Amino acid sequence: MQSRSSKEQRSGNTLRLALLGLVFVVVLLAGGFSIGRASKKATTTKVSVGGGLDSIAAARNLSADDVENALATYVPSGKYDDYYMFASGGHSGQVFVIGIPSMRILKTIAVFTPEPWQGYGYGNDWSEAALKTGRTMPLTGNDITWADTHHPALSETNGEYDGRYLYINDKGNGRIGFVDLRDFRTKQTIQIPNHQSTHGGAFITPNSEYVHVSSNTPTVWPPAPNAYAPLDQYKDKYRGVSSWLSIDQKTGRMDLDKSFQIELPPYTQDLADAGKGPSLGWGFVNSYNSEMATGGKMEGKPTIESGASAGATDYLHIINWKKAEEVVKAGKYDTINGMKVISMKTAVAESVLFFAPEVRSPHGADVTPDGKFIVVSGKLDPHTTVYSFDKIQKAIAAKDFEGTDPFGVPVLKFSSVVEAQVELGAGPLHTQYDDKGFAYTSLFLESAVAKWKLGDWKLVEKVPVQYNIGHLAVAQGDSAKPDGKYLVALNKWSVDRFPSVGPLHPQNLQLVDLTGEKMRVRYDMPMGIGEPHYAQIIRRETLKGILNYELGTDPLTMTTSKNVVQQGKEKIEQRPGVTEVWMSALRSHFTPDVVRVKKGDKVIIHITNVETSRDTTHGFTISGFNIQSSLEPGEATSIEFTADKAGAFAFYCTEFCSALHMEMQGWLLVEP
Ligand code: CUK
Ligand code: CUA
Repeated sequence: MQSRSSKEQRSGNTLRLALLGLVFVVVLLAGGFSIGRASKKATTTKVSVGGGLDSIAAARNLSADDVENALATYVPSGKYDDYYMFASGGHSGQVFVIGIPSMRILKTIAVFTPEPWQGYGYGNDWSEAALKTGRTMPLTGNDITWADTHHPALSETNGEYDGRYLYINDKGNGRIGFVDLRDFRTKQTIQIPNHQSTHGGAFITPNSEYVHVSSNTPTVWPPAPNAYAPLDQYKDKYRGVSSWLSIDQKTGRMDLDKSFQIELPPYTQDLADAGKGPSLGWGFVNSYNSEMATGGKMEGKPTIESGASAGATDYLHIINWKKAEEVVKAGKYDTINGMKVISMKTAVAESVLFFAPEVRSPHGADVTPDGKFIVVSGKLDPHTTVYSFDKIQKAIAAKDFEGTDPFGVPVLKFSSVVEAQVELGAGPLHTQYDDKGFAYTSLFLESAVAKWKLGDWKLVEKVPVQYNIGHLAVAQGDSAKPDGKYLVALNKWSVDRFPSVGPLHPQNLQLVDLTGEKMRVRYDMPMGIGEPHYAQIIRRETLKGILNYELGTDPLTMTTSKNVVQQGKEKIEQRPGVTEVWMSALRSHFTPDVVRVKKGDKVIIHITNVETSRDTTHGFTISGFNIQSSLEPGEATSIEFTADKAGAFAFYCTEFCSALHMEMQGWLLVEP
């Protein structure tokens, strides 16, 4: 009896708690009278939501809106976010992985920049190989150790994100990197031939056949070390380029042998997007500086800023990449620095390249999810322009041109290809879409997001953001099937939003909730690592990242390393001038833990982390050798260096892996 009644009492308590919780949730979901009232009034209104929340809200001086925002973004301990956001890392040369809606950073992925925690670029073979191909700038011969990462592109199947691969361009140095989303590690960086910059893209064709980038600033053409032409020969001697980099479907790597480029006029090619659905097989690249301004303020010429905005129009580049593929197959290309390049002349003759006028100083080129329209904004124009792909096709078929540009590229008649111009506000830049037929455009000058309706071409609503928004990203927003729900505003300025950390302020990423009738800013996330330009947001379930490597996996190839070290098979081999070590790492020791070499020896250490349970990472460093590796469970890595100074050097595990982690150490003895 005794135990039964206490049990009843317990269940009674549970019921009461559950009811209390239910009432609380209902009040919240209904927008709650107290919350509704409070949000209309100033922040002084007290929150009344029951439980301990009242006192917390009062003690922390939170308004009802604050509490609602907190609840809408809070992801409880141990629970997962609904989405991953992959944001470019800007000057950090990395990619940030951020959970949505919590806005917690889950990881940074080193791409172009050495990153010690991940042991990326600090002596291990796989990361050195990934960095090597992109590291030396051919035009200068210089070793490049930073990047200006701009536009991440998730791989797609049938126009939907498939969670396999990610690509990101380095605007500053003409490069692109490939991240394998099985292990969130960079496997390849490429210095793209004939580029000294990249901007348009990275975008992916709907079945990941190609990842596209175009140049930002044109280069002296053909590009070569010491190739020079003065700026007064800009029109004749400088060129832009559109690159279609072929993706190996099994490995995700880009294959330059199967890739091609299209020579472009020396305008500044800007943002780009791939056609889909009816526009499948086409790509769209916006451009500015059709004036070909080159600056020269001190020489009495206009700055690029004013020179590039002097004319009335720029050109949307319309590229038939399926046709370009055929042109390449037919051998109608030149080989420049190892790349197949379709000349401008051939591109025009073969109907690969067309232009459509753009309102001056355009930015953004965003294909709608159904592939029927391309939206281009004008930084200095309050309108956004909607091009109809159907009208473009009809105009091409009817040769409805208003003439050609100075390079002979046919220019379609503006009025024949434009579906609508929508007045949105000051400084429209980039557009994303949701699942309900709405478009969202960032307004840089106005510091706002404009929501407008496709088809009606009417502004619906604006929400202010803080401050100066560049890109925005909607969940699944570049795919053929956007989710809507969340939008992240990637604001360039934060001004007063965060406490001072010196004159260089963080950027401000703001989460905007799209689920209600009105857009609502829910959360401010200071980003103090670099300037994210663009981001893509993918459903969490789409990603199938591995938890551990199979024993002995070489991360570069994702196959078993020939230097895998089985436990008990560790060894040291000495040959004249070389010491080669096969080492295992297991909580909490390295085997061997003493390595003797002769001064001047080349030292090769193959280490396998033989752990099999989740999150059992070890690290490996040797004092004074600029070596650092992160050895994930199952991983096999090799490190090579020359021991050119005698001495006793400690090595140790750099990841706090166990109670005796501090003891996970050993000695490299370099004998004189
Ligand atoms: S560009 Cu940065 S705000 Cu490089 Cu995508 Cu428009
Ligand atoms: Cu292994 Cu610390």
